[in-house]
Amino acid sequence: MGGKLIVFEGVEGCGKTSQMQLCSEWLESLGVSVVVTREPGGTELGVHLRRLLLEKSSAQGEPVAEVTELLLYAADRSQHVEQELKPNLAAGKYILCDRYTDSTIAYQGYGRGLNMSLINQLNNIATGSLESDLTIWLDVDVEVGLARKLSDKVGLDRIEQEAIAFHRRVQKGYAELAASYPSRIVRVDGSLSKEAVQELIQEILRVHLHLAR
Ligand code: Z5A
Repeated sequence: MGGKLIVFEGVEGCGKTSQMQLCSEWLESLGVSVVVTREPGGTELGVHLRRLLLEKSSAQGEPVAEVTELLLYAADRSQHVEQELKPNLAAGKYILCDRYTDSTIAYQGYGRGLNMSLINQLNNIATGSLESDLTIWLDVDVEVGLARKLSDKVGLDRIEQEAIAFHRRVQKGYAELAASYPSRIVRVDGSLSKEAVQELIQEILRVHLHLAR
């Protein structure tokens, strides 16, 4: 069986982590060898980059410039593709990846308004043009997702603290991406119960990845 790259995307609190966990257990029950990973932070170097990107401010309280942020996500991705994604795909594993290139388009492109052709170029360089086999977009209202995160009482990170208008632009980005790439990106209603969302995801994976019933 060839490896597959399955990416989970969406705004904060859309349920990616919960669904990836359930999905991993289900795939393993089918005898599929699964790797669960994420961006940023899927490699040793990436763990450091994730801390730099998401902590509320740098040690000196210096704001992270927007292009610096973009380059750090690209650096994290490049390392992740080389160290984690390519070897596991070559070994025939199913990779469940929390965020990938569409996050950069949605957050840095739609959210921050950075130049889209620069973002596409960096995504291509960082991935060597490796695309997901399937991307599950968990679609929830921005307010619902942020309320879920607030109720976790772990505090909001640097990006979660952005104004609601920022998160709405990100959401619009996902909607436009899903409309532009209908065979790669599948929308799932993330406002349903965890169990209902998981059922939908399993059905989508069965159909798209030709898994046994
Ligand atoms: N970022 C970027 O800007 N550019 C890039 O290129 C990349 C990333 C790659 C880190 O992402 C940040 O990096 C992110 C974008 C930026 N912005 N921020 N902040 P992250 O994925 O690590 O962080 P996150 O988006 O905040 O995800 P999360 O905290 O891991 O949330 P989640 O995975 O989507 O949801 P969850 O942990 O499964 O669930 C959150 C809560 O909701 C929890 O209490 C659950 O029990 C609850 N939940 C989940 N599903 C449900 C349902 N269906 N009903 C009710 N409650 C639910």
